[in-house]
Amino acid sequence: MKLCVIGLGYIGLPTAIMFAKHGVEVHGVDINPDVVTKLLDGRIHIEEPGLQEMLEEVIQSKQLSFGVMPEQADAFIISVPTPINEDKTANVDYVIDATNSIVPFLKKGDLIILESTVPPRTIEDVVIPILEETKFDIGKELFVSHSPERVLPGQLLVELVQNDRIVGGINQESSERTAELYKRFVNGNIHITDATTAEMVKLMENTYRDVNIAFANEMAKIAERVGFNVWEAIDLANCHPRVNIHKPGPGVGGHCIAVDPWFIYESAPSLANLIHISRTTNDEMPNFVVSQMKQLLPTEGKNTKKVAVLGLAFKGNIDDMRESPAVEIVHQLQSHYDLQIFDPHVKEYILGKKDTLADAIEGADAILILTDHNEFKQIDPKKLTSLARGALVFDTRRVVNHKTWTEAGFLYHVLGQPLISPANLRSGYIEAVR
Ligand code: SAJ
Repeated sequence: MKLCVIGLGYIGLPTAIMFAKHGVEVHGVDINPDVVTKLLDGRIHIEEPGLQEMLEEVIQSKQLSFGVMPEQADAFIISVPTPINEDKTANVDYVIDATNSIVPFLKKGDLIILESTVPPRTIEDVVIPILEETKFDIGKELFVSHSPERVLPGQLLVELVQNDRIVGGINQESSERTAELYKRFVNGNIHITDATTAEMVKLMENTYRDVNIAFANEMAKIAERVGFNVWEAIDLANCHPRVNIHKPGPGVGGHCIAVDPWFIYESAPSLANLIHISRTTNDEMPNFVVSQMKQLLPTEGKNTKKVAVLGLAFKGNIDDMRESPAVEIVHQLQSHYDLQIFDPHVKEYILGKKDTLADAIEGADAILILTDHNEFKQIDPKKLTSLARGALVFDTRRVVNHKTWTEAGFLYHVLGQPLISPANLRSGYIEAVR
């Protein structure tokens, strides 16, 4: 059995390495020659726990080769990106290019699997027409399926093996051949369906999460207006056995949940109302955070006050800033405050980014927490009081402990609790915060 994997990013590379580890001869292909050179040198180009070690292990066994061109094989896995266009439609050009690239290498009996996240009907309307150019009888001489990736970065090697897998073939034989291949390392259940359903399953999972988070974000805004703490309310509601409300926050980032709902939307815009309003609700959260920050710390002139911003990554404990709401918030706040930014994971240079937490806090009038990194949960607020100029902390993700920060003398405000409520006015909270 020989496998050719097209696209060696966050999904393709671990998949190629995993198959090689399980006795399949694998040829990995990437159009970027730098990626191929690095891999041929035995070094991975992405950050993922355990992957470097696994690559070194399989390189020894000579089961794995890399190149910029595909080779003949018995099965092909396409795992290339599907970016989003300015108008929020999916860009499937890489899927088209990857499919075209394997056409000259296909032979009778080959299996083609698309793993990229794609809009519904991509297999039927985009991939199959390209494969038909081969003159092979599709479904009898060439077998085709969609098996979407659903693994969480940071836990790829565990989730690749343990998660259930969806396999959507264009016919039963395509599905069975695909399931047979993945059984080499997948311990979870393998569920067989048709190609379009498989495409939708992947999109629905991420859209469910987006809609649920939008509901939590809407509740956070209502909480501030009505006068209750949304975090406590959600915790209590989730005690019910059939309720699972996600967490509010400064917005939804990453290249999956902030993107995939649009792929459903483009397939039926007039019907996808809930999806559209949820996406918009989450996209507006950075504006909400900025307007709250301005209420909490009014500026008397441009950049007269200093704000320490903690976190740039789109979620905790990763270095990825794609679609990060924190980046949008920083961008907007820059014209109002002098920002001192700290993120222990992000390596990229950003204006105002500091190397240490202490440098970011030094002289700050307020602390704004945007990402739920573990390092922030572990901060001892007592060590910060002498560094900061002001004692206000605005926590957009309920990262730090309200009690310890208040005891250390900070005025703690979490997103989703009333800012201007009769109770706060009575207690002098607003005046104190200012
Ligand atoms: N977020 C919230 N509130 C929550 C949960 C998340 O505001 O309660 C935010 C995060 O902070 C982040 C964004 O949503 O900004 C997305 O984070 P995430 O952890 O929900 O998801 P991703 O994008 O890292 O990974 C998702 C996963 N999908 C599901 O859990 C259904 C993963 O399994 C998929 O493989 C991945 O998308 C993908 O590649 O599609």
